[in-house]
Amino acid sequence: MSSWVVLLSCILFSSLLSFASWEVEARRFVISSLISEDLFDAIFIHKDNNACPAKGFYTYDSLIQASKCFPRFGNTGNLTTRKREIAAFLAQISHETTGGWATAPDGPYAWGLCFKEEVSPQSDYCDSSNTEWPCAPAKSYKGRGPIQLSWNYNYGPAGKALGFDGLNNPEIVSNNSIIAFKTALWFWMTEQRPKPSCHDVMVGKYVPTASDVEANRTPGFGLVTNIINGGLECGIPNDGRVNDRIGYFQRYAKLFNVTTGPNLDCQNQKPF
Ligand SMILES: *[C@@H]1O[C@H](CO)[C@@H](O)[C@H](O)[C@H]1NC(C)=O
Ligand SMILES: *[C@@H]1O[C@H](CO)[C@@H](O)[C@H](O)[C@H]1NC(C)=O
Ligand SMILES: CC(=O)N[C@H]1CO[C@H](CO)[C@@H](O)[C@@H]1O
Repeated sequence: MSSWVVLLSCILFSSLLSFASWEVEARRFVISSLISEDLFDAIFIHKDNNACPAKGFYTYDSLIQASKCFPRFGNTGNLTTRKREIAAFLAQISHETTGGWATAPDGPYAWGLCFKEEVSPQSDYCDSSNTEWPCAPAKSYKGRGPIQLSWNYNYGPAGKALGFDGLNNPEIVSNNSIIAFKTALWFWMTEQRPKPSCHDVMVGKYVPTASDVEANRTPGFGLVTNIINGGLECGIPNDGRVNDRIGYFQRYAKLFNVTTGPNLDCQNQKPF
């Protein structure tokens, strides 16, 4: 893909005013300097296994292309912070798409990016009370892509930011791997109040409010889990889903040669 096409597909994301500086920053940094294709392959050992419905879908190149829309991703803070953020992102998308189980070949944390979309959705994930992002008839806003983007109120704004029609064409998230990775990075980078962005938490820019302090929402990987799915997973002792996210992060941090940092868990945190 030419860099002009990459820029065009990112235009909606960056405001015109900041466009010039954004372009310069994007040219200067690409995450391939921190995650080589060999490291990507070592992380996602089984993503193209015959047993994985996403076989062949999530490529290294599509991750790198998508990341060019988000020049601050993996590019904030010192080298440890930057690698740790990428490891945390890859760990969270791995849990969201995992095909692993306790006794799986190479262990439960070698099976990230195995699924493209939710297999047995319980609903169409349409919040009909949301009038800003109204559901289109007969469309399903079930989990799709690396972060398993769900709900009309996420598909709508993600599409608007990234240049696709999230409400009328949510399926594109499981048909176009660059868009798929972009939705995951959009979710990671975008603050949705009262939640901070996952990015700000992992790079140390999160400043807890009084209610965050009261809810014990201290910075660390556990808080990122809280942002992604805390309503279902946090404030519960020894939750298996939370432990799976942590297991992925510990394995990936090791492959990146960084420590995980404190507060991996969210069992003592209240959800947002
Ligand atoms: C990297 O930055 C973090 C946060 O600012 C700091 O705590 C850490 O000591 C730094 N690490 C190195 C190796 O400089
Ligand atoms: C991590 O350290 C090992 C052993 O020193 C080295 O072979 C590997 O290339 C390093 N990986 C990264 C991503 O820096
Ligand atoms: C053309 C194409 O690949 N279409 C697929 C888009 O994604 C849906 C699932 O969300 C598939 O069912 C289609 O086959």
